[in-house]
Amino acid sequence: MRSIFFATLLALAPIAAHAETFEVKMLNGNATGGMAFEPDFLSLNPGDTVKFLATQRGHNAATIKDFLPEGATPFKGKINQEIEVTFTEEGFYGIMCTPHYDMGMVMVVRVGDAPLSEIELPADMRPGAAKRIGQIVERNQ
Ligand SMILES: [Cu+2]
Repeated sequence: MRSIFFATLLALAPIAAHAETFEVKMLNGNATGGMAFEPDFLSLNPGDTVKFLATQRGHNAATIKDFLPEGATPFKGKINQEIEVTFTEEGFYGIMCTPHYDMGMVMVVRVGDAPLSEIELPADMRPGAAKRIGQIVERNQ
């Protein structure tokens, strides 16, 4: 019994060791102009973590309603607060800055390796946000 237990632990260990942490800055302006997450696209493995840094003031990071994989837990950071989120469910997560959502301060997190063409935007997504998501998809396909 004991040997089976340790064999299982060994089999799982490499997966845990591969979990990575990525940093995303929340900025008042980046190279493309306007308020932005930088980077605005990340491709993760399940179990990876993203640290959203309050690099400049006035921003937060939150999931966009109806734009996350089934079974994933929504999150909402406070303004000027650094938050750390571990992504476990495979699929696409739309992340927004709540006060600047209309202005297109959004990003896409992909967990797993589904092609970006499979992204489904919520039907009621604001135009500014939808436009920026479209640009992100185009740039990273
Ligand atoms: Cu913002």
